[in-house]
Amino acid sequence: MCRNVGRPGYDPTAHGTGIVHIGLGAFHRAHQAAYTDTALAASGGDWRIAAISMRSTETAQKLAEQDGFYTLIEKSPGQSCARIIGSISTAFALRIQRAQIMALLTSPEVKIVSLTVTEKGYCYYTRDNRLDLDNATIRHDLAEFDQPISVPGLIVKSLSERRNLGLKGFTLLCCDNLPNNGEITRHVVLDFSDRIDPHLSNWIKNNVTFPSTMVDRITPETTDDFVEEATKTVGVFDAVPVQTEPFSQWVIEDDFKYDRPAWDAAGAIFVEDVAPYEKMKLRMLNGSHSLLAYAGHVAGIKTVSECMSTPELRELVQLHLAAVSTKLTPLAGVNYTAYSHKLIERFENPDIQHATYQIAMDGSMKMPQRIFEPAEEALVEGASIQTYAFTTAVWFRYLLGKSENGNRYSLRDPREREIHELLAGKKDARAIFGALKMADGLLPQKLFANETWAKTVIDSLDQILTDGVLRSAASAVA
Ligand code: CS2
Repeated sequence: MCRNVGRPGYDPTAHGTGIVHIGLGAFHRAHQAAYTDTALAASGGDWRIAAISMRSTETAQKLAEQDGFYTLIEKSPGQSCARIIGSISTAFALRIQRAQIMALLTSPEVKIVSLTVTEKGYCYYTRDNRLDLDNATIRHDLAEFDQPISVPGLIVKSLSERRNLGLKGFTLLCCDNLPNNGEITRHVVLDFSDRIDPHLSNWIKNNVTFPSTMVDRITPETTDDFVEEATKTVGVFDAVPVQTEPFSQWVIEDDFKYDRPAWDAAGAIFVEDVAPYEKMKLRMLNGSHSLLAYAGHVAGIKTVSECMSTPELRELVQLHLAAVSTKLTPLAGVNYTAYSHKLIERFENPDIQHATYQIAMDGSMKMPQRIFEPAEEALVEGASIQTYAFTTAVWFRYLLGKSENGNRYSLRDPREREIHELLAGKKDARAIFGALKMADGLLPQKLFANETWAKTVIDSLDQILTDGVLRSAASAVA
């Protein structure tokens, strides 16, 4: 049991709600809500968070029953540190509480709307980073603007209401792992509003800002086992505890329409340009994660820390980090070698059970910024493409939907059905490569038309199919 459970260093009821957060997953509760909790204790302000769940109802209901309070447990090897977070004032689920949510989003007190809705929540097309007009939820929302079910639809609807009510706009703060995440958010919102009313788009341009951010904290999902473990650690039952690592980072573009909490008091950094931090994190951390997720899941290895105890994969990640980091532009105050060492240590944390299958989700939305973009740059510069090609090949192997021990699994990808159809009956590396290349916008055309790239990926996949993931990884590092 944890001897000292931290408590909010302020009276939560004395602070109003100035933030609406969309996406009530564990990551938000480990990251932005924790920063806000510290900021409230340091500088006060009406900055509590009203949190919204777009799809599920369970977490919102459970959290509302606990008046927004929950336990955050930071786990370092052999040690747990628990803290009660008080920054969430209320929680609602869109499926059953639409009216309450619209009231929040049109509240004059709300100055920031933040988002952790995962890559696919933005309904964007990775080929051009614009709104995907074929997306079923976007088609629904354009037809039924008053009943939005997508994130762009809900945001534009609430901004339209604010404009009609003569209210101000807000800062829309994307906290997801997208490339130039502020710009993609801006694109999808304006692309959507352009189709509703161009005057509304103009109003949004003048009344909303879209700062980019880089967010980082490794946060596994909350499982039933963890709920039990958390209850034992703290000594009180909590239906929605969150487990995370001690490390966290938040780099934010300082472009707020109105004021903001003192997140810097909790360690957030405000900068003019987030892009180099975001590139570093997406390519080094998230790129390695995708490598381990597909290799691990196909080889039957369940967590990232178990992958790190598998010498072939550990060495491959080291090789990958070295290849990526040497190509990044130097960044003041950041030492990429030290950052790599820290990543290895974080991935190894045995107390963080971060499932490879969790990270494997939504690969079609993750691979472009994590693997394809740096691969394309490496090709142009004549640098090594080996680990990018291996990650791509092992992702293709994952897309077959059957692990090496014969277990079938769902791909958990928005393009799952189409991928299954394309790959039906395809067994050899060249046929798999050719079939996936046919999927509209799935793979960047220029990169996949490159012969060196195609050959390296096909050879790698061929070896994975013949020798298995681990032997192929071993020969990749030999
Ligand atoms: C992971 C990220 O699931 C994934 O795709 O790579 O959620 C990762 O754990 C976070 O970005 C860490 O900050």
